[in-house]
Amino acid sequence: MRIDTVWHNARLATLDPVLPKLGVIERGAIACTDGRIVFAGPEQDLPASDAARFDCEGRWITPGLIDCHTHLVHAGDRAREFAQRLGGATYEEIARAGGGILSTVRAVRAASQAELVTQSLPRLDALLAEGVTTVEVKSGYGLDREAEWRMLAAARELGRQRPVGITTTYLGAHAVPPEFAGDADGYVDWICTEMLPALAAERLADAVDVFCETVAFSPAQTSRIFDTAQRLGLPVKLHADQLSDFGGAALAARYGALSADHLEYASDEGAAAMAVAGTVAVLLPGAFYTLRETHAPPISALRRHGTPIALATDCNPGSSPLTSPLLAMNMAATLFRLTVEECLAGFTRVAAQALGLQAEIGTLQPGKFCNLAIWDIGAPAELIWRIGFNPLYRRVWRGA
Ligand code: DI6
Ligand code: FE
Repeated sequence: MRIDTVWHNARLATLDPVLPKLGVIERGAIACTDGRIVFAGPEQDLPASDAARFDCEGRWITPGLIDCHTHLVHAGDRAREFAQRLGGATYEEIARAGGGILSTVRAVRAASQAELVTQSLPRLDALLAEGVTTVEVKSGYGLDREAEWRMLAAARELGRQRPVGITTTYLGAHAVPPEFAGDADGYVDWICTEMLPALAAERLADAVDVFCETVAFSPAQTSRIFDTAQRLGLPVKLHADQLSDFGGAALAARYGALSADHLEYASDEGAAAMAVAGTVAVLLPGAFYTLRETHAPPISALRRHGTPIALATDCNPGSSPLTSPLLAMNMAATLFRLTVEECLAGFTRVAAQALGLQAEIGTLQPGKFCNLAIWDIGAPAELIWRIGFNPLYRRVWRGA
């Protein structure tokens, strides 16, 4: 067997689902050919080769982290609104005064594609510095055709400027734009007749998402968008039950969505329906923390029904200005009581499933892309236990 590169003298958390817990292999090695893993197992079983060899000196290797829900591409910031909120203003008052999501929409509409890339690169670099090798990026701050297009094209461009896998999601149904004020149904019609067919033809969006909420789009509007997306062959995802139980989890399950995300107010029935449909629950502790939410997602129902649980940063300027997967894991453990195994699976194997990429990434197994995070730690729990400390030693994307 031809082998390009070997990492040896390592402890592997393979996340192989047939192995218990993290799928740990002490004294392990990984071999890579043409960017793919060809061997991951005990070093004594490593096939002989004259490949380049990296001695990991006992460090831990996990799959490269996957941030499966972000709004990483945007322009401007909302630091002033944050300060206003600390001064007593409510989110609603700020939104009524033209702030909130629509203030970011104005900034994105005023930005060129190159400016979107320039402003987003530092956020992407912060993720990469903590071992992220795949990032999902949503649109949803442009809303009109040109600005949504620029956001999605900027996301694709980020993947050319950095060694990272980028997947794109069209979230036109994030807010009703000013030009459709008072006519959410008209905006949904326009999404279904104009935007979705054009995006599908251009292959600019890998999936379609909707913010289904009393303050955003209704279940009926969500269904229309999902019906159209599925007719065009685009997988769907949903911002579901973040602020109220709106039946979003069950709706996502009915469509066989890749994931339903947030889920603070999801019902037991919603969690059960997701498990049957194989829809991943993506929990976003950064938004829970920032909004000072107190109603935690139904973790015990998700566990009882066997709904797969993923985690993500939800990186966005309003409800989760977070670019640290390690802090997101710490928050999930501390705020939601997720275990070390759930946190790590949530940012690797299950996150891959939330993107429909479980055949390509998310575990250390032959056939998958050789995306690795090599950590200077004595045990996996250290990744989640510390706050504001980054023990990443090296990051490998597709073998390099
Ligand atoms: N849920 C959220 O928490 C964010 N979007 C969404 O669908 C809020 C985004 C923002 O405030 O800019
Ligand atoms: Fe989000």
